[in-house]
Amino acid sequence: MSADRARNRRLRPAVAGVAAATFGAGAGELAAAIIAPTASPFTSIGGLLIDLAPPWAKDAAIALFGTGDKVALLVGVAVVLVAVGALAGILEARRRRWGRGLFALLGVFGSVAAATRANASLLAILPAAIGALAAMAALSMLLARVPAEADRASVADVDRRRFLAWAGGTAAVGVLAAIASTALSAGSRAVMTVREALRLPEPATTASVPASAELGIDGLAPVITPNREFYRIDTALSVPQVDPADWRLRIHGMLDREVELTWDDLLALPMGESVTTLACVSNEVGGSLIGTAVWLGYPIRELLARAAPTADADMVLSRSIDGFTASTPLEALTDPGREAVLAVGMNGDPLPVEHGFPVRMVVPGLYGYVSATKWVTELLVTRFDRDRAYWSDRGWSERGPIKLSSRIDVPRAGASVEAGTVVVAGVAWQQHTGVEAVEVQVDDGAWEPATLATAISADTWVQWRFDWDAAPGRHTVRVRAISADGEVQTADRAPVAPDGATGLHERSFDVR
Ligand SMILES: Nc1nc2c(c(=O)[nH]1)N[C@H]1C(S)=C(S)[C@@H](COP(=O)(O)O)O[C@H]1N2
Ligand SMILES: [Mo]
Repeated sequence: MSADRARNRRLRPAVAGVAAATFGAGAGELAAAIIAPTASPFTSIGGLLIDLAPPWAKDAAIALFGTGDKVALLVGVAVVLVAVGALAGILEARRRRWGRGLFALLGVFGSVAAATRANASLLAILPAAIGALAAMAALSMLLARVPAEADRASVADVDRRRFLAWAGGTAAVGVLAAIASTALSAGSRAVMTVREALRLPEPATTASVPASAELGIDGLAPVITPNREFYRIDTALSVPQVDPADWRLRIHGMLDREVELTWDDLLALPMGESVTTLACVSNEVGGSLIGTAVWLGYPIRELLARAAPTADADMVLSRSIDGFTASTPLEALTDPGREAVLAVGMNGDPLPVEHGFPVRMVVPGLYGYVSATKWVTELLVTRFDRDRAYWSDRGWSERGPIKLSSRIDVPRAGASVEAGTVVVAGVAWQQHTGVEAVEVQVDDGAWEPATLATAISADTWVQWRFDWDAAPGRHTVRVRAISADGEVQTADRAPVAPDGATGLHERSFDVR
């Protein structure tokens, strides 16, 4: 009985703490939705954690959760919040003010997180502060209702039920407030409506995708990746909502003339289509963080020509509305032979909001983290020895040319394969250099040539297929690409950090 009592002495305050934390979190989210929509305590704390995370943690999150990494982070923040709530309840029951002090600390942390987000307004510190005050008040209120030890069991029972009703009610109000906040911030879905109503201009120059670029093999990545299947990687916990009517691009820094462009200015320029394969530096060998789209955009070199960079500039630091930055070598953007564009369209539609609506950069040949800034609003012409980009400050290389690579898509991993002729197929890429050949090796045999589909251009991946005469038993199939420069894809394994993975993709099958 006394052990039971001791446990209850801790359990009920912990329950009170968790309920108070839930109430506070809901109040904070609701306050944010009303007064400072970009300062949701949850997403700002998550965002701060993303920015503070060391490169290995980013890799691990992407490797573990893929594009679900953000949901995983938010669930993680919620779990920590519940733990802190329980702790606050227990502390407060022991020593008045300690639990509330813990909530206050959490509030300060949330306010700092919100205030240090890019584009934060002064109001940004309020939601977390309001959430903390609400949690503190709820904690005092609930602890006052934790039943005292009663002599008669029936009295204890009534007290206990009453307490649980209060705690449950408080937590429920918090959850309702959080739900209401998502409904309110749906106002930001206005941008989605604007996007849907948008008609992009007809391209002045169109790109053609030859029919022979698509081998049409079941399970092989299509040569053009549908927007809905296109990988998404960014540091934005809540997708930036940029209304084209408010969008501006400012080009400044080491140049003769500053250039400022509105959405209407941009759309009045002749837009061209280009097909470019985008790849993430975090893509593991055999990974899926790569995709190809037909982009509609305007060459960045034309805008830079207007601005006239000074001779000693060697880098453009592009900045997103959410604070993300990328460092792109100036020469990659001014090169007349490279379609580096400010893109507004993706596969015939306006850019999807999560892919950078209304305007992003696309630069053939460079990993996304040094070139593909989404929701781009600023180009600073500068030097590598003067400015650093978001990921360069976090252990990644400041330049990121894409490495020669190839992947097996078919047969799928773990597929059961029957002896006889088996179609092996995949993709190979080295954007802006191009792929000359693809070779396949079975077990320790000789490297044999695969058949290539027509390459759309050197800026895109190319599909390949290999007809394998498979004998029963366990076999390993391996692929390597050879670039248009004659480089043979290396078998040496390198991790994704600091500048992209290397190694050969292979799959093993039990052939029956
Ligand atoms: N604003 C912003 N732009 C960004 C990023 C980001 O985190 N924020 N990530 C970059 C990275 S690392 C990659 S690989 C590409 C991915 O583009 P996608 O999500 O459209 O596939 O966007 C780039 N542009
Ligand atoms: Mo990336």
